Amino acid sequence: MQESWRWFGPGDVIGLDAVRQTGVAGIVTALHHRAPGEVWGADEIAARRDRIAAHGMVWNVVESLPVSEDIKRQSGDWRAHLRNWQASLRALADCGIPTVCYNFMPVLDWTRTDLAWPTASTATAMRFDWIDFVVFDLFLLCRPGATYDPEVTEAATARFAAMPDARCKALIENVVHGLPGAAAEMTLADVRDHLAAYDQITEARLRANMADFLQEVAPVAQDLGMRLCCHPDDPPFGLMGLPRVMSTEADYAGMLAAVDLPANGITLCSGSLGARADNDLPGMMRRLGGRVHFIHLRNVARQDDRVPASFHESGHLSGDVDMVALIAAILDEEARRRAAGRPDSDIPFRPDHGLNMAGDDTTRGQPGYSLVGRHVGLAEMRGVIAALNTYRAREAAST
Ligand SMILES: [Mn+2]
Repeated sequence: MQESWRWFGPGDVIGLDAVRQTGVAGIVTALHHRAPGEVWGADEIAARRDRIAAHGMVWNVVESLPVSEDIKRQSGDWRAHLRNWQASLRALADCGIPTVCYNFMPVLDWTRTDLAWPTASTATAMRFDWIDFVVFDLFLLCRPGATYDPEVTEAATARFAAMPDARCKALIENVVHGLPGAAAEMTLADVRDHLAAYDQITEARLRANMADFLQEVAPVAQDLGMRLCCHPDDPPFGLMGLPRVMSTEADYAGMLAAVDLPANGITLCSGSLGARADNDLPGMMRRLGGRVHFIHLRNVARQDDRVPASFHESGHLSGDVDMVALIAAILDEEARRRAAGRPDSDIPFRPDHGLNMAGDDTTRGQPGYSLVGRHVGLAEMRGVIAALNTYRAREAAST
């Protein structure tokens, strides 16, 4: 497992000098200043790659090469955006960067109702509270046509009645934070406009559009010797009437079958997928592992087993995902790849989010992307990997 770290580029408050001290080999980054639909130039990619190399690390995964809303809807300039996406792949291949993560979530990139929810230790975590989210949708966004089960509406109505203005304001800011682009500047009217642009896009239509996208880009990636990997929806269920098509094992199995090329693969994010009790992460790794090109390790504590459920991000070993079983399944997949002579037997992974703890507040970085909290998560994963590898080597030697 190739240890990696997400770095948001030269503007990241956690610099490469600090990242290097975590001991990771790989840097996961993107040209974040490039808008979805734009081409990434080889010169700019090479400059970024060389800056990382000067700190003793390798840019091993792009996260993300954004898929424009026009591509997802097949509207406007989507054909030009598609050509640009392919051109960016060629430029990345020219610069020796093999793996490209993307997602196919409409409008919302990720969604939380709290960005600094205090856990029992007083370290803070990101949280998604289903009832708070329904409050946002029904009473703050006032989305036309929004409907929920009667008991959910009742719970949200009661909560909104008791909700202080300051909390309402914070809730709006926290939810809108997940919007791409100039998120902080977006008004609720802008959000309603974004949602309205998906009025005619059913789940079936989005799935078909994604298959069309993959048919255009996966063969290009395959020819270039690259690997594409789709990140799951976060959270993995529908929000605000938007279609979601990458939330379950069945979604992934269908996506892999739609374009059956090794280059068409998966970003297995245990935190995003783990927010559903019916997603069996170790089982998904065993069944779909041959096409897993990138892994995010993160854990969540779910309030209950319903879908949707409220959840918060937990310590990497303390949530509802069986992280030890998942890592065991990853190591098994790597062993299979080595036995088969595959060149990609060292799968890149990164600690996804971490708790905000022990001074992380002072860094004021991206929510979830703390230095201490993520490093703790990485260290825990390292311990699990070392223990499993050592134990298995001893078992093998004694038989
Ligand atoms: Mn993730």
